Amino acid sequence: MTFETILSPALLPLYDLKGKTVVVIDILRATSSICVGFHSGVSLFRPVAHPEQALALENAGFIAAAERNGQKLEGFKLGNSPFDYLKNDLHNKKIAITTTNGTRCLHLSYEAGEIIIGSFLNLKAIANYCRSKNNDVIAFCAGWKDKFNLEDTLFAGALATLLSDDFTIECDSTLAAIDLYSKASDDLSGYIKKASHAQRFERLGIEKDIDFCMQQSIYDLVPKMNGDDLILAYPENRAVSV
Ligand code: 3SL
Repeated sequence: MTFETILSPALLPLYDLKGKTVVVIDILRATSSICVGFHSGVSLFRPVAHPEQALALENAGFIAAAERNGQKLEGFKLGNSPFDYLKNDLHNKKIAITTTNGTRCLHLSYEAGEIIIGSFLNLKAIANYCRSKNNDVIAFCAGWKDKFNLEDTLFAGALATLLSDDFTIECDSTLAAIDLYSKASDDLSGYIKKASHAQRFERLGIEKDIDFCMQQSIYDLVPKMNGDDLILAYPENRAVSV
């Protein structure tokens, strides 16, 4: 089994996703917030490309969530902060969500064998899931508007480090991600403060989201694309059929 890393969506055409397990990564904050939502009992997320699509789905019983450039869009009940999803009233709710980079990467991965959602919050669950699948893995970093970012690469390095005994790693971007993670792993939150997106958060006054998203393995769950929707692949008893 091989492990590869796509460091930005702009590099996607260089990779063959067919049949592989693709882990979509948008640490700040889409994939982290989706994990929080499932932890809070959300039954499914429907990632959509445009805010209007999310709003239209309110008629079908969805809650609409939208973020652009780090901010919740006006008129939407939810944005993309993990704290928006740490709520009891989301139990059994369906959420239609659109974000700047994260939901776009879910759609870009359509050729994959399967698409799962990675964040530091569910790091060990993702590693266990990948081990159990006996399949090639691609860590797909959402980056920021097609540019490389530190936080998604750090996660790719953390995942590859956990899987290094089980997977063949000959991909230079994965080797670089592993080296980056080993440099930062003692103080992930501290390290990530220098990242451009962390500075964007500082300007927006939402730095507390960073510390939240850098917590490791606090949720034992794996969200996965099933048709148009994200549902829980693990634990199985929480999965819903759509
Ligand atoms: O790009 C995305 O999908 C978002 O996660 C960006 S933000 O964290 O909401 O700014």
